[in-house]
Amino acid sequence: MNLDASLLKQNAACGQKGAPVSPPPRLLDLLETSHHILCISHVTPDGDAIGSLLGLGAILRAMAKRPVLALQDALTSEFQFLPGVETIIGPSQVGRSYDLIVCLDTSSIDRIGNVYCSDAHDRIPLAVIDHHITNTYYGTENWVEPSCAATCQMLVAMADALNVPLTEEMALPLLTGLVTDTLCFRTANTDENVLQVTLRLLRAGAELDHIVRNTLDSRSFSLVKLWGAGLATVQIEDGIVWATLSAESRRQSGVELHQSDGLANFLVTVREAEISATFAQRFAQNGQELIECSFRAKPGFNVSQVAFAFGGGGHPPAAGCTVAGTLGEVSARVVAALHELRRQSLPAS
Ligand SMILES: [Mn+2]
Repeated sequence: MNLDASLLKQNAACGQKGAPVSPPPRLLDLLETSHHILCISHVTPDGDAIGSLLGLGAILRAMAKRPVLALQDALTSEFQFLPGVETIIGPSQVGRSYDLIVCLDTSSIDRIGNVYCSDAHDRIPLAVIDHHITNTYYGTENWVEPSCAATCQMLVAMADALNVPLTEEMALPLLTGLVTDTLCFRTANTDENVLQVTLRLLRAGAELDHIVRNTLDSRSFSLVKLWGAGLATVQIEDGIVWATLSAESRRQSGVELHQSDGLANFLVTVREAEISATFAQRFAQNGQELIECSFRAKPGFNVSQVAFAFGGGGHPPAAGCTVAGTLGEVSARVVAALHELRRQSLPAS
């Protein structure tokens, strides 16, 4: 497999670690001169997608704008503790006339779902604000900061540049995105700037323990049962540990697909492994078998390269993709690519 060389270059081009970032002036102009603004993020939204959406909504309202927040998928129960989630609309309620569309935390246009409709929206400026290293620059204005641990971190810098003081209404969702994307400040990209931004969000009124208890430290019994089924399949070979989740075990558990991501986080804690993967089987409406792949890696191994090669995306330590095929065939092919990545990344001896 040919790993994308441009990603390696992007890696090298990352901003200086811990250095504050600043939004491009053209993005600030777009925000300042627009009034009715559609704010969107990716399908199967995580804490950073929802947090950045609610945080941007609060920032825009503080600027006397009229933001509309929209997501393709309904929120899972864990995010119901965030005030304002009830204002987020679904694709059928999204209108056609806005001055500006802002898309948050989304590396490629196919991850937005139906809240962005190219027929209705292609004349409206599209501003992309994202921290994924695999971002494809699909907007009319793209602000991409792979050095940031979360899109929410970028929005704090944006509020500063717009002279909008941080309020509790902004701080709670923005800190939620930072906490969930860094697994509570445990990922390798948790640097000085992340901690400085966090301190400011705490001072603005966000409560860290409240966020952690409602997100990372909260899971349903059904999910634990599903992990049990996944852990029964776990295998390790040359530093790669992986598990599979059949559509049947998922159906029995009643757990939504994207809620099973935590298993890959757990597996990468295996001492003998550098890279973890989970393969979750599902069937599309037309009956096609699809495998949702999640990867995690210890520092020094960039799993976003493998995700990108299979049509997905993500970050060096955490990435994913969806591959058509059977559970056995896809997991074998992807594990082979992870072995190749691991061999290329190990220091020459
Ligand atoms: Mn994110």
